Amino acid sequence: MATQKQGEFILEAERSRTKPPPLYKVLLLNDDFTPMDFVIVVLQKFFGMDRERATRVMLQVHREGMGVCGVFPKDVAATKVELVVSFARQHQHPLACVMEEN
Ligand code: TYC
Repeated sequence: MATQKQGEFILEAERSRTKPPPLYKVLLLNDDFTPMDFVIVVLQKFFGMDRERATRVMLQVHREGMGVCGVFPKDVAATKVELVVSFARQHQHPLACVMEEN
C-alpha cells in the first residue's frame, strides 16, 4: 500500500518506521518576585486550568523550583512560551517560561 506525503508516494512499511514528532513540555520556573496570583492567572489564561489546579501547579513551582504547565507539539509549545513571557513582561514581572523535549 502507498500513501502520498508531500507530493511523494512512500511505502506503508517505511511510514511505520518514521518516528512520531516529539512533544514538548512547557515549564514555569520559580522566582522571588512574580506574585503568586499572577502565576495563577497565567495558568488559567494560557493553559486552561481551573483556579484550584492552577493554584496547585503554582505552589509546586514555588516549592520545587519548576513545574509542568502542559505537553504540546513543538509549535504550540513555542507559541505558549512566547505568549506567557510577553504577558509577564507587559506586567513587569520576571516570570520565566521555557520548553523542553518530553
Ligand atoms: N515565588 C513567587 C513568590 O513567592 C511565586 C512564584 C510561583 C513565582 C511560581 C514564579 O513560576 C512561579 N511570589
